[in-house]
Amino acid sequence: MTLRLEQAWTGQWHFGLVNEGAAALAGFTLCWNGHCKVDPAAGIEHARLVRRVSNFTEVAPPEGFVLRPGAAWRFVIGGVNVPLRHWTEAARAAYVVLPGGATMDVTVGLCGGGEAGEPILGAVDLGEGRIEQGLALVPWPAHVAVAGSRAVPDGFVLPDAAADFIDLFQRLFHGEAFADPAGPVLRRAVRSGPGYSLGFGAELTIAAADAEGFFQGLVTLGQVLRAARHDPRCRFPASGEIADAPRFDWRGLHLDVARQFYAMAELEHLLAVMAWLKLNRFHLHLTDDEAWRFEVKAYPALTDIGAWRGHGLPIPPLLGSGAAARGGFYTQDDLRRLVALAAGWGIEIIPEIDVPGHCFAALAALPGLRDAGETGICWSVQAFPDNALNPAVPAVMEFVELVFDEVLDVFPGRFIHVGGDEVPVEAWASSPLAAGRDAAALQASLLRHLHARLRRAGRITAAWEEAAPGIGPDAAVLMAWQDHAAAVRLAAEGYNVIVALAQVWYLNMALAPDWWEPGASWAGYSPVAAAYGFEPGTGFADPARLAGVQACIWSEQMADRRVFARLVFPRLAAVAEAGWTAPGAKEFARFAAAARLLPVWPEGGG
Ligand code: TNX
Repeated sequence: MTLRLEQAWTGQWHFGLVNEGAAALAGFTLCWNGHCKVDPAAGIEHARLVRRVSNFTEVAPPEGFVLRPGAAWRFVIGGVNVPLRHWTEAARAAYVVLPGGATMDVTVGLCGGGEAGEPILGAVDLGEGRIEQGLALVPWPAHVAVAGSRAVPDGFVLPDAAADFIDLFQRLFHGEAFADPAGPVLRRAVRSGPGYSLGFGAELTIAAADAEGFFQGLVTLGQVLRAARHDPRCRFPASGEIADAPRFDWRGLHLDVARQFYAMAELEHLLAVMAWLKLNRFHLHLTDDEAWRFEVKAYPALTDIGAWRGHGLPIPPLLGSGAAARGGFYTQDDLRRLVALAAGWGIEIIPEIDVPGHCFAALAALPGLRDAGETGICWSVQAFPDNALNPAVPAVMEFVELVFDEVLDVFPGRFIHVGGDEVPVEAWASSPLAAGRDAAALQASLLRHLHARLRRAGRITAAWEEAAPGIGPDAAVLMAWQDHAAAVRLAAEGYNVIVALAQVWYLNMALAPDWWEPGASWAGYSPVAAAYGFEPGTGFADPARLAGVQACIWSEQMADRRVFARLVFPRLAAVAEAGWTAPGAKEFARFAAAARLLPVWPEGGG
C-alpha cells in the first residue's frame, strides 16, 4: 500500500496522510472509521468535512490540493464526542476515494496519546495466587471438604448422560482425556434442590436433581482433574465431598454481534467457555445501528442489506472495516443449532432485537419504515441520524410483530430481550405522524404492545433498564447498566433485576487507565480485581428481586480479536464467580490461582 495515515491524540486529533507511492494524488477524499466520533461543531483545520455517520468520517483536502509523492497532508480534528483515552478508540481503518469513484486502501498507524509505549495485549497476569485444599475451582463451590489424594486418573468410566460434557471437554482441551474405560467409575445419583454434590472415593458420585445439576457436577470434576494434572500444588482427592449450588439463578454473558460479526465457531467456543464457568444465560445482541444479524424471512432486506457495511453501501464502513463490504448474519438454522448446543451445556440463549432505538441498520434496509414527512434530523448518542423506529408509523408495528413472531419460532427459551435502551428524547420530534407526542410515551406504547405479545406466547420480557415504563414488573426482567442505584430503585418498584453494571462488568472497559491498554473508559476502567470484588446485592431491600448478574461484551473495539482476548479473559471468570459464590466465600488470591487453568481465546479466533 502506498498511502499511510498517521494519527496522534493531544486533546485534538492530528492526522497526516502520507503518500509513499510514485504518483501524485488530487481530487480525492479520505474516509476512516474507529470507535470515536468526530464532533462536526468542534472545527477542522486544513480539511473539510464531507460526511459523518457515527464513527465513519469522510474529509476532503483544501481546494486544489495535490498530495505529491513523499509528501503528507496534515489536518487537525478539533474535537470528538468523548475524548480518546486508549489507542483502540482511534481510527482503525481508512481508505481514499479517487475522483472516478474507485477506492484505495490506506494503512492506518497506531494512534499515540502522549504516553510512550506500545499496545498492551496478551493475557493479564494475576500472579501465582493461593491454592486452597489442593483444588483450583472457578467458581468456588458452596462447601468443600475433601481429604487425602490419589494418583491422578487418566479419566473416568462415565454414564451416557455425560456425552454433552465430554464434547465440551474435548472442544476446550484438545488432546486431553476425560473418559477412560480403565478409570474409576463415576455414578450418577439423585438428590433434591439446585446444584449438585460430588463425592470422592474408590468410585465417584455426582448427585443432582436434574440434568443441569449433574452437568455442573461434571464441570467441577473436570476442573478438579485438570488442576491435579497441571498445577503441582493441586491434588486429586481420595475422599470427601463438594456440595454446591449457585447464589443466583441468572449468570449471564451478553455478546454484541452487531458491531462485529462473530463466526459460528467463535460463538460455540464462547458457549463452551461459559459452560466451563457455570454461566447459564447467553444474551445475544443480534441487532444494532451498525448491523442486523438475524435472518427474518418476512424481510430479507434486513440481512441482504442490513448485515453489510462498506463503501457506497447504505451502511458505511464502521468500527474498523475498510472499503470492501464486510459483515455476515446468522440463518435461523444456525441459531437453532446454537440453541441446541447451548441447551446441552445448561445454557439458555436470550435473543435481543433492540427496538425502537439502535435501528439504523434496519432503517437502512427498510427505508419505508420511516415517516416520509419527517423533516429534522435527530442524532443518537452514538451519532447515528434518525435511528429509532417510529411507533406512530403503522408499518413499524407490523414490522415488530412479524420480526418477533420469527424470533419466538427460533428461540424456544423463556426469555426474549426487546432492547429499549438509549432512545433519544427528540427521536420523533419532527414526525407529522407522531404529531408532537412525547418520545418516552411513544416508546412505552411500543414496548407495552410487545410485552403483551410475548406474554401471550408464555415468555418473559427482558429489556434494558430504560424500558421500565412500558413494560411493568410482571413477567419481566430488567438489566440495570448505568448505575447501581438504578438497579436498587427498579427492584424497589417490584422489577426483577439483573445487575450488568457498566463500571465493573462491561468487559469492553479497559483494565487500567493507561493509553496503551485496549478498551473504552466512558464508564471507568475495571481491573480484574474490581470485576471480581464488586458486590451486586448491596442496598436491595428484597434480595429476591435481584435475579442475577451479567457481564456484557460490547464489540465496538473487538475487530481485533487480540483486544477481545485481553479484555474478556479472565474478567469473564471473575463475573462468573460473582454470580455463583456467596460473597463471604470469595477470595481473589484463590481465584487468581485457579484462573491460570481456565480456557482462553484461541489464537487466531474461536
Ligand atoms: C451503551 S449499554 C450501549 C451500547 C454500547 C455500550 C458500549 C447499552 C444498553 N447501550 O449501545 O455498545 O454503551 O459502548
